[in-house]
Amino acid sequence: MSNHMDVQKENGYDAWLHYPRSSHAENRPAWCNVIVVTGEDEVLQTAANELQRGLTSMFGQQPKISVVPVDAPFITLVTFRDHPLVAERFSAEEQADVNAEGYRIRGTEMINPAQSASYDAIKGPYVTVAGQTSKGVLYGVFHLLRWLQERLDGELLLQATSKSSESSDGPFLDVLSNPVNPIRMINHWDNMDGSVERGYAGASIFYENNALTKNMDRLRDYARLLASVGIQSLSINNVNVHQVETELITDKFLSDVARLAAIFRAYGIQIYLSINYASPMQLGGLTTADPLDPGVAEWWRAKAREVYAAVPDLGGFVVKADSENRPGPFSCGRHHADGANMLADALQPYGGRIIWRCFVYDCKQDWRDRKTDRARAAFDHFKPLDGLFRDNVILQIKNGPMDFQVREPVSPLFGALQATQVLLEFQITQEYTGQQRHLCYLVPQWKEVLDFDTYAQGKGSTIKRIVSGSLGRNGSPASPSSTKYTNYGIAAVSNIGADTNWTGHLLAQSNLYGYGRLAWDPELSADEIADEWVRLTFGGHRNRSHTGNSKHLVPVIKKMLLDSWNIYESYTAPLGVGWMVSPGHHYGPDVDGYEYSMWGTYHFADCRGIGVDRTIATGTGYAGQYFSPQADIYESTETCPDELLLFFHHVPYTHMLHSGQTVIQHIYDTHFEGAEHAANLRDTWVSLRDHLDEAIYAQVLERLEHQAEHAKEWRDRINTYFYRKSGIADQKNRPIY
Ligand code: GCW
Repeated sequence: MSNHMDVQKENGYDAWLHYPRSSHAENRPAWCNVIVVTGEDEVLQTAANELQRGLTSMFGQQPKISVVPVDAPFITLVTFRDHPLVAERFSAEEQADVNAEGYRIRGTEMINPAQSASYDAIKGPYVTVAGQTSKGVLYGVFHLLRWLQERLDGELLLQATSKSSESSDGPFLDVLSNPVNPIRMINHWDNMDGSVERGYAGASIFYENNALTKNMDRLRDYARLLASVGIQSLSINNVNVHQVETELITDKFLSDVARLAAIFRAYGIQIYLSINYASPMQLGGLTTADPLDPGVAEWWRAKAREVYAAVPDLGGFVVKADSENRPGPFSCGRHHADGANMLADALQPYGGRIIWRCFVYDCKQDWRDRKTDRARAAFDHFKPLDGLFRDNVILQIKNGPMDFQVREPVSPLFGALQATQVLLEFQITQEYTGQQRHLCYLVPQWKEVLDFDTYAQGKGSTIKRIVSGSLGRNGSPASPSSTKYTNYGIAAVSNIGADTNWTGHLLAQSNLYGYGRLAWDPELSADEIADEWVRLTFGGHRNRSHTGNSKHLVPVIKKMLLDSWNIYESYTAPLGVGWMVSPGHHYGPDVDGYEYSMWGTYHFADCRGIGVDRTIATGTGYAGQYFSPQADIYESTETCPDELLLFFHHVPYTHMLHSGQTVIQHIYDTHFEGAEHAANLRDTWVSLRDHLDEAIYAQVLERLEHQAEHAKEWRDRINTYFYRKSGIADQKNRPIY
């Protein structure tokens, strides 16, 4: 079996791009022999190389890359502009349907030679991957590779692609795909000493010992992974910009930044830098960073000139200001539009953007003060500034009002901003969702966020429409084409590091993959994405079923992924209340860990009840930041969904949920069941043993075993805590301590 030749020590490094050798390689479609590339562009060359690499790996034969049409079946990679026969292949309308980063793929038999002035010698099928830009072509190539792999894995080797022209009518392959979100970004929280804030997969792949890494191959491989799922923006240093990283915008490091930019540029990815708002003082020796001070503005203008001379296509700056002890305009008595706009003006001549984070709250509050509500903060700070930002400013808003908990409502700020461009921020790294030691496939959570209806402009004002820029704001369409910028989209905090398999937990690769796919197309379901990922990841020599395909594994691993978020939720903090984690590192249960701290994250449990009253009537008023009917739904315990009850209400333990269970019994039940389900995840994996590559099996098993044990710790701590507080026994008399 040809499979055998590929068997190597599997370590997960190739992730979903491992392109297993097909056991039906002899059925290779004829058009996989030659790749014809029209155009010089660097990204187009990347596309050709990626295609060549993928096809070689799958079929064991290297296709030729040619710059001129050949007289045999082939795949051609082109931008519409450069295609000699583009009108024959795609009508003007068909071309116009493709957006700046989208693509069309069409595979047909060579049509009537008479129509085909320069390709008239060709017989048999050919496939075109085309876009407005070479980036579109690159994404199309990855689509084509996925498409081929799925078919090979499923043993459906395309009869259609090798059939004779007589029997062919219409294309055997016809795809149009456009990214829905113009910005599809990953944020790194990497520090130059090599550490990664909230990183759970080893050290930084970007830096070591306060210098750029020497391992450029690793960065290139990362660029491949990102481009393969459509990521095109990347911020390369932590938003908490410390001493050394402040100097990334100086000549000490700019040539390194330029080298990084070049690696990612070849894959169509634009890089961004996180900057220190106080740079004029720290680097420039000024006495202030006041955005309205002409000297400060001039300092930034000169800095921008210098930075863009080194990296002409830098995406721009990411800014965390006045947040968790970072400097910002507040210290000079200015507001955030003053700060953001001053920087935006400095970058404007170069087409640069300012991505300004809205994670601004009082992290030194008094736990005795029950009126101050951290959940309100982003709205309270930024809603009054709506409409005041420059065209090249984008506000980046975390999905929830608190901080990436396993369950939170959607931030009301998205609906509230009617005249400001926004980026939605997700967290792929599992800070509060098991730190890549627990399995937690986050796509279902992200789907709920994207599908949430803000009602900002009536029914259908969903988050996905707001963040893609497709919901008309302020009465006029927010069409990016009306401005110079296309400043909407999604960003997410990376979950990768120097661990060989990138994400520590191999199954956590699904979150990186899923994020990219969802940012491209929010209509994909969590199930479809899981399906793709499992097939791509577990095809070929990574499984040991006699067929070499992933048939046995797909439904089982997919179900593990799809259940995992709810499982994690069920044995951790209940009913949307959040936190209950060990302070600082945020791993493991500590119910009162943050209860008497300054961070604004409380559950207020006493002997009678639990939860945070965020109602308008008697609480902090947070519920009033939503439009009706969401505000009314959250305001009343009658209508508030169970899973968010304790986020919005303080209720007695005996409060009856919609589920028909009391709050206290719900806590006991979910925690007992959750720990059982965690153990089942491990057992399910064990049942797959004979089908899986040994090394991959062992890697994941080690994590799942830990999870099953740790889930018990969560269960017992939470159950015991609430039993002791409430004095109410478990109806089913299970062990509580
Ligand atoms: O969730 C908190 C994290 C911090 C992080 C901060 C932020 C980068 O605990 O580590 O800092 O959010 O998003 O800025």
